Amino acid sequence: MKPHLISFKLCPYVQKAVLTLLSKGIDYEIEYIDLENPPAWFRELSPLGKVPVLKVGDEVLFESSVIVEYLDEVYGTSLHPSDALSKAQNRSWMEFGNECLMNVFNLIIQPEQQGFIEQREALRNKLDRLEKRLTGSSFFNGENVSLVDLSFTPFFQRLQYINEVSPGLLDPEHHPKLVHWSNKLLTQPIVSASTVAEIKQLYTGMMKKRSGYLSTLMT
Ligand SMILES: N[C@@H](CCC(=O)N[C@@H](CS)C(=O)NCC(=O)O)C(=O)O
Repeated sequence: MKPHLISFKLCPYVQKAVLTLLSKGIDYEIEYIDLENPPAWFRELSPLGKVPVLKVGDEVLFESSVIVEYLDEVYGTSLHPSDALSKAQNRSWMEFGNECLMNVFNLIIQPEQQGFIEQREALRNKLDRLEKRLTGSSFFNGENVSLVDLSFTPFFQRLQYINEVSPGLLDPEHHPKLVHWSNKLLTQPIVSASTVAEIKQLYTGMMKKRSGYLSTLMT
């Protein structure tokens, strides 16, 4: 029975689940909904009204972190470190990655320049902290991809789009290890298949539609 993922084209949390499915070579189905006008069946199915939702037969899983951990546990070799403490630390950083995604969203929706600057500073502080945690290897735990790497990939993809509009958040001088890691993450062959092909246009379209301060910097 193929796992069935309910998605929204722009959702970075769904993308984490898709990256896990692709990375593990799991055969799956994906169904897109319009979150602005969700179908009645989705409101019934999703306890928090959010995507991703993963249907496994008649059972329903929600919350991306739970979905990702379930897929990792059930299919193939785990993408977590085997040592319990390292695994728990990786999970802590995966939560940190979820917070980074919230920062990115908050950055986009700030109506005024001052709020935008504050959010950019908050995000920069997170990036500084992450830079300190990295070792300079290709991936978070060394030369092999782990679940924590997959979890940060949607964040770096969106950061790249934002950096093109408002440069300076991620620069090689201040964040050499982050830039290296981000390049490694975004050039994984599975990344292009983890979203719809028009992700960049959709994302920049969403930034414009939100009409925040960031949209005034777009050409
Ligand atoms: N903590 C959730 C966050 C998921 C989330 O915020 N999904 C957004 C789309 S990217 C959503 O469904 N929003 C609809 C809503 O909040 O009503 C997870 O990790 O799965």
